[in-house]
Amino acid sequence: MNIAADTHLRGFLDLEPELEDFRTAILEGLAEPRKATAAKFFYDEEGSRLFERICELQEYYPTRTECGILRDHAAELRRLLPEGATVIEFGSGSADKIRLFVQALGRPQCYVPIDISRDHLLDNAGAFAAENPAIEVVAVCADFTDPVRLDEVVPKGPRIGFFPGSTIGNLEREEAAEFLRGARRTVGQGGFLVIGVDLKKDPAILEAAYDDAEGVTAAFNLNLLRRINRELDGDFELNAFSHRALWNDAEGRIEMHLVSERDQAVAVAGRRFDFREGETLHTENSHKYGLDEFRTMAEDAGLHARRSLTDANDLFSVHVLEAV
Ligand code: AVI
Repeated sequence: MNIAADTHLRGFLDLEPELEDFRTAILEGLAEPRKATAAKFFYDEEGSRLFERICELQEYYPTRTECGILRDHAAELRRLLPEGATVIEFGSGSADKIRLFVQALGRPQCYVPIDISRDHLLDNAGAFAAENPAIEVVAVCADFTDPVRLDEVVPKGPRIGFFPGSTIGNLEREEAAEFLRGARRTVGQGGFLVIGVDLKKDPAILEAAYDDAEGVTAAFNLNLLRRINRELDGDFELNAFSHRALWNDAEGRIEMHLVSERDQAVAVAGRRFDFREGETLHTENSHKYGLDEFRTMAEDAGLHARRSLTDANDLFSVHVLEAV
């Protein structure tokens, strides 16, 4: 555990996963009969930058819709949530939502962004700390699904977990339930979790959101191959794979795949993997939830839904959950 001082940050806890984790996970995933990788591996520096561009796309409604909900319901959020709290943001990708959330709350005592992408985390946390000198900022570089012990680095007092963006949708349903149980432990009894969850809707809207006309999502998906080539000595030919997004109704999720354009062999870390034409590498699941479906999962994890906020078109939800 390494806590380094920084000019703006109160602390930096560096638990960045080793390269070995990435290597092992990718090699295992490529060896499966149905080749698959975990969505968390998209976020190298370029992947984080592409994701920020996705959030600005016309087709990708979640970001602006969630921001609208946070803005429209700011007064209610303030009423429901404790003052002077420590806000712990799980997977703090984009900086905009935390600013809206902090505005809604008034002035939390401390802000703890947790993110796997080290440079991106330090840039965003540093900028937030410089803008908000009265709020203590402790950046944590870690996989947000891993338990992190915060007791030594954050002040005592109420805790609010903040998990926007429907990132919970990228977890399998059982993993999502496990995350909720872990978040409940992190905030402690009487603490809160404010969580953004994308809602089920017309598949045409969903498929467009994950296959935009400009091709930014395609570039985001393909960037995973570039990362494997660079970090794991791979030789994926990027133009021999194409992006596909499809709605899987039985599983209630959007799936992203990279489709092999032809029969080909690829080397990664000295191992060879064969792809048939049309075979896919399954790179992401983005689960969508009904309001009741999500509230039931939260209740089962010991989190009571005090309020579920939605936009006028029922595209997206923000749940205020209390640890009971
Ligand atoms: C980060 N996560 C919630 C995004 C999503 O919508 O599942 C990632 C993403 N993948 C493609 N577009 C956006």
